[in-house]
Amino acid sequence: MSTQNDVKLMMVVVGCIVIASVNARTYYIAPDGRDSNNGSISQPFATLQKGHDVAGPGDTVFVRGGTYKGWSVRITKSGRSATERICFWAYPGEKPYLDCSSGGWGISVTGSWVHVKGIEINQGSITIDEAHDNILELMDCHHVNGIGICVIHGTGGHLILNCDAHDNFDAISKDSPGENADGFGVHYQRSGKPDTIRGCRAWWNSDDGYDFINHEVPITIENSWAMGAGYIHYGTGQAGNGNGFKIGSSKTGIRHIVKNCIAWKNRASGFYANHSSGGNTWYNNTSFQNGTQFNMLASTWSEPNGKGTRTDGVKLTGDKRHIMRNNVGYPNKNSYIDGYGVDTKFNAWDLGITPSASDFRSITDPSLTVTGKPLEEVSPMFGPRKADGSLPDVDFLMLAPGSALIDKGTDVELPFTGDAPDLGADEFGNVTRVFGALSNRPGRIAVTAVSEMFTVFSGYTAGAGLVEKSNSAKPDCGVYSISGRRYPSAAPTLPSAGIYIRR
Ligand SMILES: [Ca+2]
Ligand SMILES: [Ca+2]
Ligand SMILES: [Ca+2]
Repeated sequence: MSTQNDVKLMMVVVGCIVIASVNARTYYIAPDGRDSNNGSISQPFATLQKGHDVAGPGDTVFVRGGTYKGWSVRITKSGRSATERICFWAYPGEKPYLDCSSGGWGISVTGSWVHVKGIEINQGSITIDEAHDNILELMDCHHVNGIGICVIHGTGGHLILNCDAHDNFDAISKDSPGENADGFGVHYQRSGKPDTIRGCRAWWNSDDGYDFINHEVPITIENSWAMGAGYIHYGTGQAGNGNGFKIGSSKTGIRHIVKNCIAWKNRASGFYANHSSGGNTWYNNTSFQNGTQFNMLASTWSEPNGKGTRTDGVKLTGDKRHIMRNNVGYPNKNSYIDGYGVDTKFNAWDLGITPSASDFRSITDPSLTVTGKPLEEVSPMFGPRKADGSLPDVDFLMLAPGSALIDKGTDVELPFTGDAPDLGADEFGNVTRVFGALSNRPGRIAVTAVSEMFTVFSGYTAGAGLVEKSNSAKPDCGVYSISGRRYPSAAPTLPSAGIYIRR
């Protein structure tokens, strides 16, 4: 092709991009709207289904604050890419509340490149099925007769960011009551991209907080909390299995990553491998007052892919071993670690450290003692999130000055201060446990305003404006990876998803 044609082609391509962004449309949904309206901010639609039906790639459907009743929304359309999603977002600063107590089941997503954000659903769930590359952000699903937030089948690449799922209890269940209502469930994916769960909270779910059973693609779950699994009716009763993080049961031996997570007061295990035939990687987690803190139960099957007879309590070997570093169990009470082939080093139990109250700024939170009322009304752990959607700043299980857990860990390429990483989910010092919120515009990377770190999510590239340029006041202002590698300050693209420190 001639140079002239190249230029023409380039002009056409650029023209398409400009047209696409100029033509991105915005629609509005409001409790007093009507689906016969035109969807403008002054003439909003009434239902999210109507917003979906008119929207296309690159469009945004804003849902105004207030109460909506009985939606069963099917999001079947797809965006085009990470920069041309279809966005269904709470209007900035407002809180849409979808009440399914007298009908409706919530939101079903079967489209891809979709971003749903900021909707609270009472007695309804949000489910992604047979899709890929979606974002669920700041969703709050509770009092569901089943799983609160669920991802099944499809080819992955989803991000579940800063979501809450709580008080879910399947009183009417195909198994015994309570056996299937997890806070977050990710299941049945056989191939494709990994999913990421970050900044999420699960509490008072009758079965488990997070459950990856029957899932054969690695998931990274980080900076998330689980409490009160296996309890119902605000902690006044018991049901279900009761694991905080149920990170299995791979039959093909895939490896999930669990890091910087906290589990407390779960009836069974805080962290549980659930029969996986391949080990997970467990870095810097804190497990407090669960039935068992860490349970690495592994199983194998007599035939491939989980068929035949199951053998429990097997010893995993080689690259199938669980890898555990910098974790804290308080009190130290684990299962299937010693003698089961777990690669365990620099955890509190390996170092002979017995955690005690004085190691933490606080070991009391109302979630440990209060029952019979919604925890979000009384517990700092489940109170309001920060403005960017990240987890609230709390004292509970954060390290106290002089803690015996400070600087006792080993470098696993997570951010740390001082001489070495600390044990547990918190790092004492200036590194804020921030893993970012997405910016308000699709396609931009997340920058945390409150820390010196920022996160580049998979599928996003760093815009030039987000990398500080050196100037006379800051002559060496660049971007560094956690391991200290410096990238040029003008780099438009960072090498991969991950956490980087801006210095
Ligand atoms: Ca169960
Ligand atoms: Ca479960
Ligand atoms: Ca440290």
